[in-house]
Amino acid sequence: MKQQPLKIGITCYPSLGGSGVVATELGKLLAEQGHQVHFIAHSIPFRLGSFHKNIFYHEVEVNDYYVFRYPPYDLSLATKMAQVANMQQLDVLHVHYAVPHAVCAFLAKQMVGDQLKVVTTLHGTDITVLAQDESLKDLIRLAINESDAVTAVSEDLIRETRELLDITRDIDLTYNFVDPRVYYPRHSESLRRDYANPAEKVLMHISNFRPVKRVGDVLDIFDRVQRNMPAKLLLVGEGPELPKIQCRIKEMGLEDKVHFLGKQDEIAHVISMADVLLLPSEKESFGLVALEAMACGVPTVGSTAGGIPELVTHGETGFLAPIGDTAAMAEHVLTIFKDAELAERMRKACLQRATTMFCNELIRGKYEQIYYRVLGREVNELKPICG
Ligand code: GMT
Repeated sequence: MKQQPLKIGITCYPSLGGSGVVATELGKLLAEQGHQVHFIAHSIPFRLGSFHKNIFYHEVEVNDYYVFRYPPYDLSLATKMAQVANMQQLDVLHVHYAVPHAVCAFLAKQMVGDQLKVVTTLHGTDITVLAQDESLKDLIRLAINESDAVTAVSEDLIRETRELLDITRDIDLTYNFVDPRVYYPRHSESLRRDYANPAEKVLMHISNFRPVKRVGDVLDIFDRVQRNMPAKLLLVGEGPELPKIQCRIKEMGLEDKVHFLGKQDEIAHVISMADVLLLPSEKESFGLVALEAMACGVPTVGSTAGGIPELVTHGETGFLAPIGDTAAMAEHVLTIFKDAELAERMRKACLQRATTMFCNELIRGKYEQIYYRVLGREVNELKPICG
């Protein structure tokens, strides 16, 4: 039975982070299915790109009245959500990240009425960092308990949410996903020649250079590897730790072996240059970048933090070690580099796993099921459509 298209509002952080990427890509997929998607945010989501049929953008304008020491973005967002829900007759408001988005959705629902169903997706730091803050904890718990459905991007995040916030309600698992039309192995040989000669292996790290990413460990792993075989390290992205990392590279005498690529849009082309991706994070509810690498046939060597073990199968699509064990991670990288057959097996396993377990159509279907469920409508069975 063909299900009726829905009107879906989506709020996310439009300008940064994996949560914004997942929310925007999901919106695009839903629009392709014929649903009407309304993004409600302070700016156009950076991944939205050119014109898309069925996608609309509603900008939140913040009232900067002179009595306000801090302009109240959250209140303006809640009001805008309610206005769009009423004007567009939204069926579902899907918010990504608990603070402030789930809280604003709760307020919007008070204004609109119970016919507006709220779905909240937890992405990681909204729980693992912010829910530890006593000034936010009760608010986050309220927003989660009052949502019509809650999803989280890994089993580990579901467990942490329950533990940290003492929550007993159902939480659906909705893994991050990749679009196989965008993420597949690219011929990056000529690009790679700009950074490494054919005899050198390429290690890559991509992140927002925040302390939880442990970029210092990336350097340590690389240093141990390059003492054993010719290698280069490509660092992609930027963030608060970058200046410290640049100094450390000088101190370690690695300037000639490390290249900074800054922020990049064409991530599939960039990742395809790598032989291994490094992700030694301290916290990582899922690790979208490791999935992007996997879809390009690149194995990840990283930590066992958070949801990474649900994504990277140790020994099959990469190797994992305890947080901070850079010696073990370097050994794992060398194991891959010294065994061409293992590297090829891992490449194939990565492609297979990315296109079956984490395919965009599969996860999109899962979100749609959740929408129809909260609306009390009949739900089609999910068919395995990927891989
Ligand atoms: O990794 C970050 O610091 C950005 C952060 C975000 O809020 O966008 O990413 C979180 O959400 C991503 C999408 O669900 C996950 O893939 C990341 O693992 C998660 N980051 C952390 O848990 C630190």
